Amino acid sequence: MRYPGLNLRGEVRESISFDDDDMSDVEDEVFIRDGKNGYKLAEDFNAKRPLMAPRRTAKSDINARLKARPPCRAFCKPCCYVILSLSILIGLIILVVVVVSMFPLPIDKIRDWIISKTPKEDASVKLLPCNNLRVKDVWSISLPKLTTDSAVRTIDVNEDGFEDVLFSFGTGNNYDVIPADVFCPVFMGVPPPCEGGVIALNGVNGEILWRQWLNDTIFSLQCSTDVNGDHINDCLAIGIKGTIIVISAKNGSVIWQINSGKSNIFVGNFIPDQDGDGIWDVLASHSSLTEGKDGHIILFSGKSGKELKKLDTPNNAKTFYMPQILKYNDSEAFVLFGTGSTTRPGNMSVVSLKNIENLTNSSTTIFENKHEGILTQSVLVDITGDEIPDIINSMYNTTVIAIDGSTFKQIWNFTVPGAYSETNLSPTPGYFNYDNVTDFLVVYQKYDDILNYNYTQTFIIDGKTGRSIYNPIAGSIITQMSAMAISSECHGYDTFLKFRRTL
Ligand SMILES: [Ca+2]
Ligand SMILES: [Ca+2]
Ligand SMILES: [Ca+2]
Ligand SMILES: [Ca+2]
Repeated sequence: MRYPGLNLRGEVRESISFDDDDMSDVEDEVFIRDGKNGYKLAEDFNAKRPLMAPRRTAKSDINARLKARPPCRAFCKPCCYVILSLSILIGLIILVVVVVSMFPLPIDKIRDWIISKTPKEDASVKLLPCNNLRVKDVWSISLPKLTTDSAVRTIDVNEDGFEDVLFSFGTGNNYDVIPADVFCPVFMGVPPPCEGGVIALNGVNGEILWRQWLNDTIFSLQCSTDVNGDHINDCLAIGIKGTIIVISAKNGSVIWQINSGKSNIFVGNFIPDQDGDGIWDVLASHSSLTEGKDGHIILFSGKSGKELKKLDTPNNAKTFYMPQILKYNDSEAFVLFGTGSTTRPGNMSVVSLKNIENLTNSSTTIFENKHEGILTQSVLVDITGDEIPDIINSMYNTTVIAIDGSTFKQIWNFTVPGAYSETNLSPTPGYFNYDNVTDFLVVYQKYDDILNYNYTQTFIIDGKTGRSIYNPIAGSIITQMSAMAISSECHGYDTFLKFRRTL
């Protein structure tokens, strides 16, 4: 191949094209120098020594000198990696889709597991409180001239299949003013005694089934065991003048009675049989108002009223707390009791029922109040989930506490905010938010210095955290009765009935 007319001035000019096709016809040709005739192909001159190497072998030098484009091969390697990666990714996606379609259950379980780990608060948003309750009287009955501070108990005393209503009452402190043999026939229309009593109303229509008049104002009524063997639970009634009475709930007849006088204060309840006669017995706290320090825990025979044990409280502190049984199982139980008064400090303590003989030395203090005593009953319900009842108490002064029933350590406490407040009402248990832990309504009363009157604040305490669920519900003047709870199916639907007097 010739390059006519070219004046290369002794320098070989290479084509700037490096395409293989362009160079195919000269690929193996070499140039030789002819000083006179310019450049000729080697074979034309039968040259023996090539003047330059074949182009292909000199390509790298030429590339470097002319800065030509990189070859396509330079892009090949990364492109291969990208394509390979995409292929693997697509393959994995296809594999997951196939696995999910073939085995959906495990994936569902994983999904459920993930969802279950997330808070369920959103679900609770769907729950709305009932705010339009309609109250309709089933029946109502008026019982003039009677007063009551008693809890209401329900037992089917006439065995018609419907629970009947029992409560205790008083008629005022009229015995101190007018003799009973005058007061009773004149004002109450009955022969003495008539200072108080217990009454049973038919649950179906409110009619009086029986009324038992007694010689004391009865403030406490407990009806949790059958004492006389008629298969109907009977009632322990306690009066303000040292009176303890067990009466048959079937007809109101007195089974046994103790009148110890108004210098003695008792509060008590039935506990499982302690003397082996098969009948539950009565465990009561006792304080004498005539002595400076004179507190006891007394065990009475449930069958006869006989005093079985009389035990000094630790430090002989006065006690106005109804002893409670903290039962773990059939063989293990503790007695929970409190000491102190509204003006004297006191403790909440436990003692094993088996060791109650050594009450003073064997009891363990689980809460100490250095200012006031422990007066109100505790609610015993498991809030920790270990199936052992825990102890929830609204202390006389400003504080609600929860104590673990197995370790006797404090779980939480709640302090009523603001100014001094006090209560003599036990907490009312119920399910009031969205978990399965029992919550508590507590009522505390305050004194308004400006308007010069007492008023109440009602709190709903979350049993799980000890925090107030709502802002306190403002009340009216003081009530002496704890609230009641209406139990509903499903958690969060229980209703508290709170009693209050209106001005
Ligand atoms: Ca009935
Ligand atoms: Ca009975
Ligand atoms: Ca007994
Ligand atoms: Ca517990």
